[in-house]
Amino acid sequence: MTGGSRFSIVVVGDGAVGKSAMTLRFLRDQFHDEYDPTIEDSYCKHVEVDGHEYTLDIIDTAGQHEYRGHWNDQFMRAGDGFICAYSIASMGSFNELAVFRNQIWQAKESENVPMIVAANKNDLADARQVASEIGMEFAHLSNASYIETSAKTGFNIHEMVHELVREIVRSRQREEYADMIDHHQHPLHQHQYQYQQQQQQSDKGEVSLAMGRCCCIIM
Ligand SMILES: Nc1nc2c(ncn2[C@@H]2O[C@H](COP(=O)(O)OP(=O)(O)OP(=O)(O)O)[C@@H](O)[C@H]2O)c(=O)[nH]1
Ligand SMILES: [Mg+2]
Repeated sequence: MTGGSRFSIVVVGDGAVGKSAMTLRFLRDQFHDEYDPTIEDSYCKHVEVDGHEYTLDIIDTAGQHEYRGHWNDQFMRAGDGFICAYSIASMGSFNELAVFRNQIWQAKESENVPMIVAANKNDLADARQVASEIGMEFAHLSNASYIETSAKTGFNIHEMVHELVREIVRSRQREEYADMIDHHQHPLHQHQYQYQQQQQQSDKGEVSLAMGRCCCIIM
């Protein structure tokens, strides 16, 4: 596999929600019971999603407050897509998620960022503190997708990463489309432009009305 497009994926969330376990499950299909707080780790993996190849740089960040200072805005600015993880067995970790999301929005200067809200430890159904509906609502308000995962069983771990890759691709396509419109490259826009030029030559008084009509069609 040669690699294709290269995307940087940043995994954020409170301490002990399972960010490293999810990363390890995705990279090596392994799971460890012991907890070793992360300072910061990064990995690279080639994947195929919907028949296309991608190289993913995965940044596994620190959730524990004492280590959070070690990573900063840089990761968030450089990230193409984000996994915001909490544990369904910890309401505290869910409440903390807005802090991470807001940091991402601030760093990216946008509230439309490719993002997955991952409700991890879905195997701990008996210990659930955060109802699925609450997680979904948060994801909806964050312009993100919602997925329940378990690093322990492997449930939805690959799907989570694949969906994030799709979101990044869709976001790039939207940006390219917007650029095309901006630069009068879209066929509809070119047609509109030519039409306006003709109108300008024949009747200056009609031009603004023609533009208005055409813009409505474009929107
Ligand atoms: N039952 C269960 N335990 C999990 C799951 N994911 C992680 N754990 C356990 O939760 C603990 C914390 O997991 P980590 O992956 O180290 O958590 P983290 O989010 O990386 O924590 P920090 O690096 O401190 O931010 C470990 O003991 C894991 O074995 C899961 O899906 N289910
Ligand atoms: Mg970790």
